[in-house]
This record gives sequence, C-alpha cells and structure tokens, in this order.
Amino acid sequence: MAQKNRRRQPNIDREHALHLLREMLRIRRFEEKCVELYQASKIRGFLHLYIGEEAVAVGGMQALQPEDAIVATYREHGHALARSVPANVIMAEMYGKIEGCSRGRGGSMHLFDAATRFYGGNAIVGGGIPLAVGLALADKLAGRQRVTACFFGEGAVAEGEFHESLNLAALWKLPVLFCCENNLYAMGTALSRSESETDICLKAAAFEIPAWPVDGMDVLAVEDATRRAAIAVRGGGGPHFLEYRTYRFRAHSMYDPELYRDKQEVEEWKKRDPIPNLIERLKQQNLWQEEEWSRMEAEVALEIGQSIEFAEAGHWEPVEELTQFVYSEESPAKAQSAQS
Ligand SMILES: Cc1ncc(C[n+]2csc(CCOP(=O)(O)OP(=O)(O)O)c2C)c(N)n1
Ligand SMILES: [Mg+2]
Repeated sequence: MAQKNRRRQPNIDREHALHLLREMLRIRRFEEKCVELYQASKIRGFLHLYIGEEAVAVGGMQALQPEDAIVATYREHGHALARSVPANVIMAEMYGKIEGCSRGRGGSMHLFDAATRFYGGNAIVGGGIPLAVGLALADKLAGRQRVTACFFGEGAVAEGEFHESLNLAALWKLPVLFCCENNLYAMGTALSRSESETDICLKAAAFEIPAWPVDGMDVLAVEDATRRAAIAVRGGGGPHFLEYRTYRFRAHSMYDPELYRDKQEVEEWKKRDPIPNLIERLKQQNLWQEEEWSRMEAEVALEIGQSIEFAEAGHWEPVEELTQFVYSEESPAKAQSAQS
C-alpha cells in the first residue's frame, strides 16, 4: 500500500535546484543574523521571522516576471530577498537608516522597492489584499498582461476585506494571484479556533476562483504550482488562488512564549525543513556534491556581512526632515490656486 502512495519524483535540473537552495539559504541566514542584531538592539521594533517557510517565497518568485507586482505581509524579508531587493537596502531598512529601501521609515514590516515592483511589507492583516486587487485592476484597465501576486497568511481569511477583495477580483476577472501562506496559526490562534470552515481553498472556490493546495515545504512543488497558476492568470484566466501549507519554525515575533502549540508539533514540522529536504532530493538523484554546501554558505555569509557593513555605515534621517513625504506642505486647494 505504502508503495502505491509514493509520489514519483521528477528529474531535477541541478543548476536550478542549486539556485533555489541558495535563495532559501540566503533567507535563513539573513534572518538568523537579524535575531542576533535584534538582541544587540541594532534592529528594533517588531521582527517576524519567515524561517521554515522559505520554500514558499523562493518557489513562488520563480514563476513571476520582472513586470509583475508583489504584495506581501509583515513577514516579508524572504519575499523581498527572493524578489532581488538587494540585501544591503533591506538590512539598512531593518536598522532604520536612510539608505534603507523605505528610507528607514518602515523597518522590518514595511519593506518597499519600486524598482522590483515590491509593494510591501503591510502590517495590517489582510491589508495587502485590496492593494493587490487595485494593482491588478489598473493592469486590466490599461490592457497590460501582468500578474499581481499577493502573499498573505491564513489569518487574513477572517478579515472582511479578504472576502470583498476576492469577490471583486472574480467578478471583474482581474489578473491577481492570491498566495495564502497557511502556517496554521495567526499569532497564537490556531485556524480551527477561528474558522468554522478550515479548508481555505473552499473559501476561494465560493467566489468561483480556481484554488488548490500546495506542499509549501517543497520548493519544487511550490514553483510548479505557482507557475501553472501564474500562466493561467497572465493568459486572462482571471484570479487564481494557492494555499501553501507551511509552518513557521520560530515564534510569531520576537516576544512569544509559544504556549499555543506543542513542542512535538514543531519538531515534526522541522523534519520537513525545505532546505535539507531539497539537498536530500539532490542526493537521491546523484546531483549533490558535498563541497557545494560550504561554498554556498561562504557566499551567503559574505553577502550578509556586507549588508551589515552597509547598514552600520548608514545614516539616521535628520529629525527636521521627518515630516517630509508625510504631510503635504500645502493643501491641494492652495497649490491649485497658486498655479492659476
Ligand atoms: C487588522 C489587524 N488585526 C490584528 C493585527 C494583529 N496581528 C498581527 S499578526 C497577526 C496574525 C496574522 O496571522 P496570519 O495572517 O496567519 O499570518 P502569519 O503571522 O501566520 O504569517 C495579528 C492578528 C493586525 N496586524 N492587523
Ligand atoms: Mg498564519
């Protein structure tokens, strides 16, 4: 019987798999360093780690094009790194330095980068979803064949704007890809304690949006599913919905005694860690060379070390400039009368 259920493993392209591995390692090591920097008070405010979930952002980004847009949550360091936002400007943002990707005004939860069409970094649960639908609506009205990929946690399905946004996206056939990262918990609340229907794909299906679950611990499965969905969206197929089943290995944020989940459960999920699992797949297909690992670690360490140097050398925004870009110096009405 067990034999019958065993999935056949497709052949892997070695170079591509190493790229995926390296990307996941960059995120893992970047965040581990962030923990140290947080403990040293170099990084302050909130810090939500993505460790354990790397396969979702890395696999997902492979399916997206440079012209596509990304919207993410406050747990978005991995998405920004995988989207090629430079580690330097991410780290400077974590430090709150003016050289950061959001001028140091956003910090960990508000990474933004226009060049890669990375629209945050949104701290409000579900807040990115209507933004994504708006971006997709703009593309549709302008006749552009672009995809907006919106990453959000399963906690967002309890928000009204999740339902309003999915409804409009389906009604207007908008080119948006909903990427739900179901890590089973919203802070300390298990999905089953907040939802009467815990099958998230059914919620999307209620809006007539094609939806399917994906093993979010398997980077290749994530890439494959996201590619299929992105192709459908880009081709005019309207919104699609993916539920990536994943798990965060660390606490919700830096202060969380994790009383809501069993240590045994965490250990079980760690056995599915996407990084060693990909290495194992490579080994099974005789595509792994042990020296690969130390080379990759060294490259990643160098990149992260340089990002810290960059952040350390950065500057604080002068206090007198803090209101710049926040409040308009003049009211729009005043500006208009000055022009006429
Ligand atoms: C509208 C809103 N309500 C409450 C919060 C507080 N809050 C921050 S994170 C979070 C849990 C969200 O969980 P989920 O969407 O599953 O994402 P995860 O943290 O698991 O990645 C909550 C309730 C918030 N930021 N915004
Ligand atoms: Mg969650």
